[in-house]
Amino acid sequence: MLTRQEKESWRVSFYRTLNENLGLLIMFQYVGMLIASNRRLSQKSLVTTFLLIVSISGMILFGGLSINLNSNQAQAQEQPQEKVGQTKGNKLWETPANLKNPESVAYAPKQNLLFVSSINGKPDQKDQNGFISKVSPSNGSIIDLNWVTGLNAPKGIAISNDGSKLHVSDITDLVEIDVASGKIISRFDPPGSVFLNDVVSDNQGNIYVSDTGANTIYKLDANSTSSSLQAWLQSTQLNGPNGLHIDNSKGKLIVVSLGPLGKPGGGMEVVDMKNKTISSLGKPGTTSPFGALDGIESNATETHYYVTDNPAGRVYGVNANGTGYVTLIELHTKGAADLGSIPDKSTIIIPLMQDNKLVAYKLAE
Ligand SMILES: [Ca+2]
Ligand SMILES: [Ca+2]
Repeated sequence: MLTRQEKESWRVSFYRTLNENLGLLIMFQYVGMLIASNRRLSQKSLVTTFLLIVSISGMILFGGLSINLNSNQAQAQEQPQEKVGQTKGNKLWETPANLKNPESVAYAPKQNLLFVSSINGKPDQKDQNGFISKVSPSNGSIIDLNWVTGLNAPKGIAISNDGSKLHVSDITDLVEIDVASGKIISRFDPPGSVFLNDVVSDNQGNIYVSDTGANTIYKLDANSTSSSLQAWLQSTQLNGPNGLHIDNSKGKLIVVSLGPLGKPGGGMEVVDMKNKTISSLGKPGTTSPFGALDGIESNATETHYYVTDNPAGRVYGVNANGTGYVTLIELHTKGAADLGSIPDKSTIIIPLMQDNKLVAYKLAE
């Protein structure tokens, strides 16, 4: 299914091609007529012919321009009425390609660091070669490549509110890491877990983990004495849940989904954290993205979300109220995974899984 923008750009390029071909066709026909009547041409009619060619070329050029202008006007009119503020991103930096299938990046304001998970191999293989790195948020230099090792295929990362712990998903386990020492403190292995993906924490310190394979969201309760990862919400409506984002002020958990395996069919769901009802954000493919969605972040004021489509290599800007979305960045590579953000600098950082690096963009707000 094509998005409105894809349809528009296809339509514009179709008209452009049609214009050019029509122009060529008219030129060829005219030259053919000239050759046919070559013998009968006097010097005077040659001058007339030359002037005719010049004016016809001018008409074709002008006609082409005006058709293109019209199609651009039509394009502007057919956009959703409410647009997101950002339309462009300027590239800031990229890391060296020393990461290994990086899946997720998280910004730690206390340490002014980026933590990056590297799957290193297949996303579901327990091969013990996955790792976590420290990267500089100012220029993308790798500070410590093998900061935490011995993981399998680490993905989503949540930093605790005091900056002292990381919670990282690792296929069927949630791993707790002490930031000061880089040591693994505990592992949580909820029964029935299949493919844990993203991890977020709310302002109370509760941890939520998506399970793409089991259509489940688990919760590690900050106030519970049992300290175990419990199934919090299970529903086919979660549609292969991948990226998670919490809007604390509205009490909402936003889920971006991967959809059925092998074909893009994921969208954005909003979970009311009090009564756990699930509703779709906007109309998928019309006012909200539709695809194999991976990561989600928000701007500082929670009015826009930034969402990646992994195989499409694209970053979308989405109105938080579900009224529209735009493509912010075309990465021209597959594997745009779970992005991170520095909201007060309007910066997003995208892991490129197949290219083994991160790339950072400044968004014009
Ligand atoms: Ca691995
Ligand atoms: Ca993910």
